Amino acid sequence: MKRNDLACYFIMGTPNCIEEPLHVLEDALKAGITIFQLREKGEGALTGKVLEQFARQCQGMCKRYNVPFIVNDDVELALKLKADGVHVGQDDVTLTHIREKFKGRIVGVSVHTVEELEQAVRGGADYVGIGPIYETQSKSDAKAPAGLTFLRIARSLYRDFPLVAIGGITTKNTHETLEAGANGIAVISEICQSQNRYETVRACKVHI
Ligand code: TZP
Ligand code: MG
Repeated sequence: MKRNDLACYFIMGTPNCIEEPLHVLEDALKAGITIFQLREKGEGALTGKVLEQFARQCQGMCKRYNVPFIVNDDVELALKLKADGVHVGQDDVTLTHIREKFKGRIVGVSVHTVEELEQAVRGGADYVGIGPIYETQSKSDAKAPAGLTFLRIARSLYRDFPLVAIGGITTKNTHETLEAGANGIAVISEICQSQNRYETVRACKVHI
C-alpha cells in the first residue's frame, strides 16, 4: 500500500446510491479518491453472478484510474477477482488465514478495542479502520459512536501504523479527525450523496 492510499477512502455498494452506481464511482474516481471499497450490503444488495459482474465493472473502472480496488467481507469474491485487497470485520474469517491468501495485497481490519487493534497489527493487517467516530446512517448494525477517543489512543500506541477513520465523517469534521491521528478518512454518504464530488474529495484530501 502506498503512503497516501488511505487519504480519501470511498466505500460504496448499490444500496448506498441514489444515482446510477457506476456513475457515482466514476465521478468519485475522477474527483480523486485514493482507494475504493465495494461494500455490497443492506436491502436490495446484489448477490451471486450479478454481484460478481458489478464487482468486475467497479474493478475495471478502478484500474483505469489506478486506484486500489478492495472488497468488503467477501474473501472468496476478492480472491476470484484478484482484487487489490480485502477488508474484514471481527466476525469474518480469521486474519491469519486471510493474510496467507492475500500475500502482497492489502488486508484491512475494522477494530473497536485496544485488544482488537493489537491483534490486527500482530496478525499482519496493512491498515485498520476505526469507527464509528460519529453517528452514521449507513451501517444498520453500527456500534455507538466512539468520538475521537479511541482513535487518539490507537495513534498513541502505534505512531506509524496506518489508521483510517470511519463513520459520519464529512468535509466539516475531516480536519479534527486527521488531527486526532488518522492517516485518512473513509466515507460512504459524504461522497455518495455529494452534489459536487470534486469539491468533497478535495476537502477530504487537504492534508496530502
Ligand atoms: N463502518 C463503521 S461506520 C460505517 C461502516 C461501514 C458506515 C460509514 O458510512 P458514512 O455514511 O460515511 O457514515
Ligand atoms: Mg464484515
